[in-house]
Amino acid sequence: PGTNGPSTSVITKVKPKTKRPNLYRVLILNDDYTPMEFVVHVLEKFFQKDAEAATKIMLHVHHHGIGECGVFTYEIAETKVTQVMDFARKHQHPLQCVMEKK
Ligand code: TYC
Repeated sequence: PGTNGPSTSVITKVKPKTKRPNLYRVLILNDDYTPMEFVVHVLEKFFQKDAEAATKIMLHVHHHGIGECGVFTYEIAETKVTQVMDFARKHQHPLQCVMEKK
């Protein structure tokens, strides 16, 4: 008694969903004091730029106030910002590095 009641069926939809990660730009800001060569070194050391690409980015920032170093997932972008800020502080330069959602 009480067994073999009406059966209930549930339709389960399987979505083939591959989510793209949110992406973040890492940017450096211009200032009047950080040496140009130091900024080029930062771009080579932390963003794998060659001397020519690093110099282009540095000059863009020098003339326009801000520029993109790269685009990364959240954790990588956060790590880059921390690495650059720690390195700049260690060398007593006021270089600023920030991230923004794309
Ligand atoms: N404006 C700096 C100078 O004239 C150079 C510089 C470039 C500093 C880019 C910061 O993100 C920067 N020495």
